[in-house]
Amino acid sequence: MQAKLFGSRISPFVEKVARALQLKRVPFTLVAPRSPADFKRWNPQTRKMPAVEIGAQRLFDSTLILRRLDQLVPEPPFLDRDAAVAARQRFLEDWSDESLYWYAMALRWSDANTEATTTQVVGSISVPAALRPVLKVILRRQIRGQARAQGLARLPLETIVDELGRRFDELLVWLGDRPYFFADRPSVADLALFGQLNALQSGPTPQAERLVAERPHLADYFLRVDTATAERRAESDRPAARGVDLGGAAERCLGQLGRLTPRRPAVHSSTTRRAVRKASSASSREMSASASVSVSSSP
Ligand SMILES: N[C@@H](CCC(=O)N[C@@H](CS)C(=O)NCC(=O)O)C(=O)O
Repeated sequence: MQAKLFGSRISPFVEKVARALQLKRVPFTLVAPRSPADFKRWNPQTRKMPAVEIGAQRLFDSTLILRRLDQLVPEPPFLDRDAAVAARQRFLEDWSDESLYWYAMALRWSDANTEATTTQVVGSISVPAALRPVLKVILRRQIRGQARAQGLARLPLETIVDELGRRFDELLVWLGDRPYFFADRPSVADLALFGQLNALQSGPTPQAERLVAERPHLADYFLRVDTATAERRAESDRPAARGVDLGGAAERCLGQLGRLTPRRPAVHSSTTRRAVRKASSASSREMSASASVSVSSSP
């Protein structure tokens, strides 16, 4: 089985689906949008990314995609066999997609972070340099407008950060001593949370990075899911062994030094964060210059 994943891995929902495909070991190609019109073409129903093509089926919405994927490829299962545990996992997936996402949006488009967010998003779209200033204005108005319409983004930045820290602490109470949410193997809950935590640590929201760094148990959890859902490459494709396991996201990011992929993945320890940030910004600069990869929109 092969899949096509339409979207940019800047989006937490696209990252969630990418990790789900990797966990099921379904090979996929990422088709990056070149303009917002692509969303409409790929997914006329909601006009959002991600969309996925598996065989003749075109699927949209990360939750529905994961559900269908779980039917098509039952192992490893995305939900616990115990219905009570599965219900909690499903609820957490939904909370992550429909609530935690808006904390990220509020942080990204807060006054303090709007410039960095706009630069990240515009830098990932393949448009002529002359059009960038206009695109900046449009994006700022459009996407920031979504965040403010939802409401959380109207709160003071300190309040949003404080509330997000509380949500993280509550998550940690629920995680307890288990490796994953309510179970011993990753489920839809972990895939959804990974997407959001990854986006929250992708650059423009240093406040969220700090909140994670202050919670080593959460940082460890993120790394654990990263490793469990990392792309399984052929042995010959692997980088030379290193003394420290950086996990899939950090490892792939360091790999970007020589490869130029469109992604700025999250990093987790302060040591790797510095190294990866250097690698990522070099990579983004080259991406913008070459304009060879077009990635659009809008977490
Ligand atoms: N519930 C959807 C949410 C997808 C979503 O909000 N995607 C954003 C990117 S992070 C998007 O495509 N936004 C474009 C728009 O709203 O026009 C899912 O889980 O797939």
